[in-house]
Amino acid sequence: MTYQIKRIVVTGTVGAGKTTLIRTVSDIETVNTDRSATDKTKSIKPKTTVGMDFGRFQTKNNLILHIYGTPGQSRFNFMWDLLISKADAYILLIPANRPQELYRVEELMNFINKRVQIPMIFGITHTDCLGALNEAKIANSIGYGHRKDKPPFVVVDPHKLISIKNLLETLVKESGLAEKKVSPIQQKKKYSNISSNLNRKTKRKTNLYSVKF
Ligand SMILES: Nc1nc2c(ncn2[C@@H]2O[C@H](COP(=O)(O)OP(=O)(O)OP(=O)(O)O)[C@@H](O)[C@H]2O)c(=O)[nH]1
Ligand SMILES: [Mg+2]
Repeated sequence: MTYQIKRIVVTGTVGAGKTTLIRTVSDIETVNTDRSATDKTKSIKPKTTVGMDFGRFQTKNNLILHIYGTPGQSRFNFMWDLLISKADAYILLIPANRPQELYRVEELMNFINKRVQIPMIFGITHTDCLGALNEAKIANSIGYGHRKDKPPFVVVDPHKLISIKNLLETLVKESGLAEKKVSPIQQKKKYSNISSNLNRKTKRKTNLYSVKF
């Protein structure tokens, strides 16, 4: 049996439910970098992710998903950069009960779209909370109301495995992740990129040494 590994990034604003989702769905013990919040995040939750979350989930079509969670705070956006650059697809979680933060969702999307063009899906969380907007209102607010290229908006409860499985299945189906295999050409390109990066690093080192000696 052959398995394909795909990298999925779960991103979203502070407290959207990224860490909870990965903890619930992972079939291995997760990596977690939550630390005590020190700034205004403290009013939302006592702890926040400062590095990344990591979990793993095997789908029924033999995909092994490596799931990476980003921090929500923009001061850690170097982690967004690092994680998204290697992702095959991403999930953007939006807490439905905090409409005042929807502009931050757009900022996050702009940040990502400037760097990569990969399949994505919206996961709407906190729909059980007071003041939660429905999916249509959220889609309108972030400019996807009438767009033909509107990605799927899926309600998800990060505490419930069945709900997350539904989200992941939609992502895999809509993005064609299960079918996508790396072609020999792409692979060659991938490796030549790695080797040119290595060369760049080596060059940098060489320069350093040449200064030193
Ligand atoms: N009621 C409700 N609570 C939720 C939902 N999703 C997440 N939570 C709660 O929201 C809080 C924050 O969840 P986290 O998973 O830590 O959020 P996060 O996105 O990782 O946050 P940062 O790492 O700080 O960006 C936790 O107490 C969760 O239990 C939801 O759909 N409904
Ligand atoms: Mg977190």
